[in-house]
Amino acid sequence: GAAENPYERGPEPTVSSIEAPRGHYAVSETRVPSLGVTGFGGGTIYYPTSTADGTFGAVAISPGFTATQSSISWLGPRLASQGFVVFTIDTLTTVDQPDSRGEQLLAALDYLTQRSTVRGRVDSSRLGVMGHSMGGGGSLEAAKSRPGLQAAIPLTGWNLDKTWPELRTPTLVVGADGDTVAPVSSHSEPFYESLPGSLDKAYLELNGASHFTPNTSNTTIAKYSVSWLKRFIDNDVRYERFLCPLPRPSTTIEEYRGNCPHTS
Ligand code: 9J3
Ligand code: ZN
Repeated sequence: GAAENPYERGPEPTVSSIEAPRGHYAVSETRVPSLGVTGFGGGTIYYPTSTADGTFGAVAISPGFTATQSSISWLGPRLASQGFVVFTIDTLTTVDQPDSRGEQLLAALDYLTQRSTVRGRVDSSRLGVMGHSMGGGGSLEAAKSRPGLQAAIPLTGWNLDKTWPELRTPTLVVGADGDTVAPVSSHSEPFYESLPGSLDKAYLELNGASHFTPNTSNTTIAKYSVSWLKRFIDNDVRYERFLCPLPRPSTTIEEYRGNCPHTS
């Protein structure tokens, strides 16, 4: 319980609670105009409305090539309602490459924890990154630059760099079996396999899915993202049960790889 883990938030989780379109917390949002920030393109912060449960961990999320925050906005309220401050960002230009997107995710986290109107609601020691496609590639870049990050989740990630042995951040790599833009054989699978064997890591390959599956509400992406963020940003071992033993192939999961039990 909370006495043993000061970071756990929300009630005892169940399969239905992690699959639900919304979690325990009512969510508010605040728009961050690009003119007021440096190093990224602004965005929208989604956060639990109540201050009764103290601070929350936070995650910044980058869209992919040519896309804006609208392409990943479904994750804002979905994840925030489970007990996170979520910053969906726009990039400086829509053609920025993964290394730039990684820097922009870090600039967004710095803005969130140091300058934003909700900074008092965020625990600045418990941060993560996510992103779609080149934004997912950017989430790997961000974790490589800032090993103190507690979770990274590239969604159908794209990067010319296929090897990530430098990462120290627990990483959930999400690929799609039908992705022809960032095929798993040349992106998500080598990303996952190149991560250190000693790292808490997992590879979720979505079944019947495309490169753009992460751009609309998806229960499988949400349930494993929530579990990963809870387990590693909140150290909430109540969520370990959804990650280990490894999920089995199903109508929604083509393949799942990982190293269990998780240790960090
Ligand atoms: O962010 C993405 O969707 C990257 C995929 C892509 O079109 O890369 C080609 C340069
Ligand atoms: Zn590399």
